[in-house]
Amino acid sequence: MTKEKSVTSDLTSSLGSFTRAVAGRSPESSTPMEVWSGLSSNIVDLIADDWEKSVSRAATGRQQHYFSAEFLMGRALLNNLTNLNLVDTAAKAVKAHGQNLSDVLEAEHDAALGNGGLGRLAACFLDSCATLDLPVTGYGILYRYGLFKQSFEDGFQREHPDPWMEEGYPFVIRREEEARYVKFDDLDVRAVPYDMPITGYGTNNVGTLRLWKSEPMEEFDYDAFNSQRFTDAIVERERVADLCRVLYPNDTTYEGKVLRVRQQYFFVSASLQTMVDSYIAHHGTDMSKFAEYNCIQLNDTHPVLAVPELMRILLDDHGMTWEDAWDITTKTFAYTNHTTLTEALETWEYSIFQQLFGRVLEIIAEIDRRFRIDMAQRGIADDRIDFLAPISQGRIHMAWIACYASFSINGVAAIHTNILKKDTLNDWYEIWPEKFNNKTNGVTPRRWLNQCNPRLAKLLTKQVGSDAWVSNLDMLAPLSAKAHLKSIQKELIKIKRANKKDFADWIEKRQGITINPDAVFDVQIKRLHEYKRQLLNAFYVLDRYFAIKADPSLDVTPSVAIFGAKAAPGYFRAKGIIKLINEIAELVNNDPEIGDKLKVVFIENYNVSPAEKVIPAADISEQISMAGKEASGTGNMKFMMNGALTLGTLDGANVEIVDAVGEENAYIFGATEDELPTIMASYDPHAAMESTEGLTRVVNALTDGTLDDNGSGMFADIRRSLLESGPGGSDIYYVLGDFASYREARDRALNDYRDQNEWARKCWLNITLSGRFSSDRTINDYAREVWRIEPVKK
Ligand code: H2P
Repeated sequence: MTKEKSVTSDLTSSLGSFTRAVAGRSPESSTPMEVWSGLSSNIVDLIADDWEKSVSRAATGRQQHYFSAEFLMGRALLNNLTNLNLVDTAAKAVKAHGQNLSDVLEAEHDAALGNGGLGRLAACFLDSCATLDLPVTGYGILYRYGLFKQSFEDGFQREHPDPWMEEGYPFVIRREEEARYVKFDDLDVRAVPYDMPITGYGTNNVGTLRLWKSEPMEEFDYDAFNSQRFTDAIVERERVADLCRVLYPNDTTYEGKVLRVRQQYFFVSASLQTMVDSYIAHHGTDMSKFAEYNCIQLNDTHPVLAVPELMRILLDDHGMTWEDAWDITTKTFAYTNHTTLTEALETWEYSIFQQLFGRVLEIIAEIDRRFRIDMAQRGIADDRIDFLAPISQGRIHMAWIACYASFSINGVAAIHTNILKKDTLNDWYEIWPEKFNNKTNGVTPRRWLNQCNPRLAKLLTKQVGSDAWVSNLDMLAPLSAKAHLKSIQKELIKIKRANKKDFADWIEKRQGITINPDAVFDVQIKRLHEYKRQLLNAFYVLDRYFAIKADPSLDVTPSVAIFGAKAAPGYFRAKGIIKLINEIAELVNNDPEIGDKLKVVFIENYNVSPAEKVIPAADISEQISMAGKEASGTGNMKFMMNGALTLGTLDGANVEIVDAVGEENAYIFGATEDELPTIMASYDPHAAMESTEGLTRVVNALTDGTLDDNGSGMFADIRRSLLESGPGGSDIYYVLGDFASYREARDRALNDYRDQNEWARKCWLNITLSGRFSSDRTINDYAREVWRIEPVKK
């Protein structure tokens, strides 16, 4: 037997056994979900020894720990098969049992333990760390339901629980023996870790994502149950389970806020406990070298409670002096800021901390006291000190604790880091300029190119001469010289067409919408937020609709506007924008006069897996935030890698994308970040609307009966947000002001698309010049400049 044949037959037989064990019947009669479980268990079996070795290798030297409330992992099986180079073998093994690998892969639920870019970034980072053999562990929460499942009812978003691991999930392993206790003043809980293996590409190093689950100290109150007080018996259990039930519980109520703070403390306390125990096991009880062996990256402010918690452990459990403990703490933490929006610089009521953990609050108060003395000695004015203090105006300021305690503070794209320095975190920058550094985000080319776009991956492998580019994306750069070749352009056009056909089939099957694969696929997929300006995109579509209606002979390039977005459940206006897009879709898609000229698709329950379908099929990447508001963006990078052209403002990483490919190979529009303060000072949205041809018609459509919001008041609210002055109005995201320039750029892009070869030339440049947006580059920068870790030797 040849080697390949024997691997296949091995996997065929082991897959049979694993599936039988899961399903209790033959693999032939099992459901795709059961085969998925069997194959997934089989993969864990294959990597188990390497994982164990990797964990013990990492434990001895300096390690990095990534603390994050979100890890938006998506599906795991295909990712692992790809990393282990087992896709073809698995396909054959599955087939040998009368099943089909793509059905099996489709059966997997997305692990949606994240909300958007922040959580997906964390997932890409883990992939790069494993691939680069770096000793990095992620820590988060095992949310039972993750982010909600979205459905549309009459065009309104509805939220449903997403029980992603209810049918079993072999990629997390419960480590009962590593459980810890987390104590609140009003509740004690058991924290049980569930470890997820993170395979790397082309390496036998396996990283770990440790997700904590909260469990009651006692399963239920036996006495209460026996006395037929059934509800009383389980009250405590449910209270503890609430802790991990969902990601971002609604925090518009006080109770919701308490729950969020509880979640944050729960996972950082448990994580620090295992880190400290591991340190002691390997380096003894002298804690003075803790920061030499450990570094913690705080992914945004959600894990900042780790700062006072580490202080508590060092002071109370290890009897250290304040000075020594603070010295270690300030050498341990590094902080990443992901947004300049003030709403994301978390602050919590003092009273929540009083209720939950008096001791932690005492420590924060002492940090605050010393901070004030420290700042006064540096000659900082009293009002600034009060503004920057950990505790002020009855609130705890998480970002300020992070800035004070961390040795490194970074933004996620060059423009964002500059805004932090000159604006959002300027006071901190003035005191400690050396703490500040930029780490432009990146995305993993494994999932976001090699795996999701096999046709393009094949072409790149052929052109490079090997698949080495998959773990060294800079290898594509020399290929940019081939952009002018007709042969390359032709192949690229063919690949894109095939990907578009796949997407069209998928969306037809999923949502019953028919789209033409020869139309331009213009895609905006991201969390719904006013600053991201999905509204600008929706207005363009409406304007085009009116233009075609007014002149049916108008020569337009057929296009499909594709949206994917979830709105936070409590964010009324964002939900209004979803309803609006769905109403526009209703209007446009059902008008026979419009036909294929214009279509609107809203991908329901947008998530990682739908992103993997639509990104390879996209022609235009919509990155149209108000300049200065989108910290980086990472979707922009995924689109670029897959040969879509950026239609965007000079915001976030768009700036660096344009820098890489040249402005002539993207479509840039809109007011810039440095122009906007002056513009906004005298901005009159009414005047902007009236002076832009067609725009009044579009805005009026919100309330003149053209579109129906079913009496919800949502569309009037959107109109008010644009035209009324005062809070909640005034078009603060400059939608009307940027409309003309956006329309011009989008029209130009649609027109340029007609020259297919020229378009393909630009796409090729985008693909081949995307090397610097690989998360491998980002992670190498973190590892070298912040974390100071080295690849572990095998
Ligand atoms: C956020 C920022 C993005 C950034 C991402 C990762 C919070 O993601 O807004 O600009 O790229 O973090 O750093 P999102 O909006 O998608 O939730």
